[in-house]
Amino acid sequence: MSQHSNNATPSPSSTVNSSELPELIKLAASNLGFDFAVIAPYQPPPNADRFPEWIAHGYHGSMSWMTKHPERRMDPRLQWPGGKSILSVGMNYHRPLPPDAPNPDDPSRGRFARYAWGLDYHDLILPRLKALGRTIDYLAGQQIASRAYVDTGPLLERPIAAGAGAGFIGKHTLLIHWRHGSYFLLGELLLDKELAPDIPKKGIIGCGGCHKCIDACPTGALDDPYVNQSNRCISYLTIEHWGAIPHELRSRIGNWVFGCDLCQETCPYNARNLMPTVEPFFEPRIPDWGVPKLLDLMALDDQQFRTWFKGSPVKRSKRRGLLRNVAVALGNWGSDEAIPALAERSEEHTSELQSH
Ligand code: B12
Repeated sequence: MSQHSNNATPSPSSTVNSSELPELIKLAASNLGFDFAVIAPYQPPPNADRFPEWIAHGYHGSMSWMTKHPERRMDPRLQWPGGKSILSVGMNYHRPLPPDAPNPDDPSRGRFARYAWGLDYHDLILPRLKALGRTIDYLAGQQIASRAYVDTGPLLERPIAAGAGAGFIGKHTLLIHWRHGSYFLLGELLLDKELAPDIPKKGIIGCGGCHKCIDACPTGALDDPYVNQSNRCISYLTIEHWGAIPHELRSRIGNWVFGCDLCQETCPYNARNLMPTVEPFFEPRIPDWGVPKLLDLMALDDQQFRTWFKGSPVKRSKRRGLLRNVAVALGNWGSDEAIPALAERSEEHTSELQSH
């Protein structure tokens, strides 16, 4: 969460009519590189009451931070009583693969989720949201208090965006936008300004009878549609979970070493010709289009890890988390070629790496 304040707010030459303000704000969001922007009412989003159920089932696994302030997560009025509306924005990170990209299913290579191929989206979206806040001050001709979030606080970001018509929530629980599919990230600006909320369109087809994402999930994390049993989700296991990965799930992780996109890759809404991002932040920095060789990953020392993943979301798992995942993927490859690399690293006394 971050707060912005500026003392000298310049005013536009002519006063903006308050009924024009929402459209101008959306235009400003687009100028700042956001692919869509919607205005949500300042109230609990649809299905917020399902959140305590999710926690009660223990689906959050070891993400204990998810259990803090459930009432605030469900109701933005409790998170920041000063707000009156929510501007929800999306930024597309879709990069189509060139024909000569290595085969991502090659078991000797490790796969990184697409959102992590470039730089950390928090470092892109938060400053842009703050810039948007300053533009809104200018357009409104007054300073409007605001709070910016990019999964940096207790908000149900997808239900908020869906409740304002940005798209619909799929059976894999991701938000699907009619034009951008699901390869985008969300951010919010909570504003101390009443703005007319967007109303979701009626008659959205949604997922219908499709269950491709459910079938594609090797760990069964989506067995119950519209609910992610995170404690089984490969994304959780490889990014958020510290310590040992449950034995029975290791072989199902395949060659994913940071995050997972299987439920998104099989989604028909992502199979269309999606608009590619032109944002340099999302330019792939991980070698070989996010599927480098597992042996190269296992060979990374501290310094090389820092060089490879400078400014990248992969820093979140730290080297020991990444190498734990690489050890699992090497096990799944099952080639003799992996043995010397594993033997060498097993001398490192980080408990995760040794045991995996
Ligand atoms: C915790 C978290 C995770 C956890 C848990 C995921 C989860 N589904 O909850 C883990 C680590 C597994 C994870 C993985 C990923 N994440 Co994540 N994650 C979050 C985070 C921080 C909180 C999500 C949350 O509140 N979960 C709690 C559950 C209960 O909420 P929910 O899934 O939104 O569920 C709501 C609806 O599904 C609905 N609902 C529930 N049941 C039912 C039933 C019916 C019938 C209906 C209609 C609705 C419904 O009600 C729920 C609200 O109470 C958000 C940021 C944020 N603050 O929102 C990012 C966020 C959701 N993640 C994001 C991304 C990109 C990912 C990954 C794609 C990354 C990757 N490639 O590895 C995967 C996708 C995995 C998946 N299928 O969900 C993006 C999603 C963007 C989008 N297009 O939707 C977000 C919004 C971050 C961001 N700022 O952009 N993530």
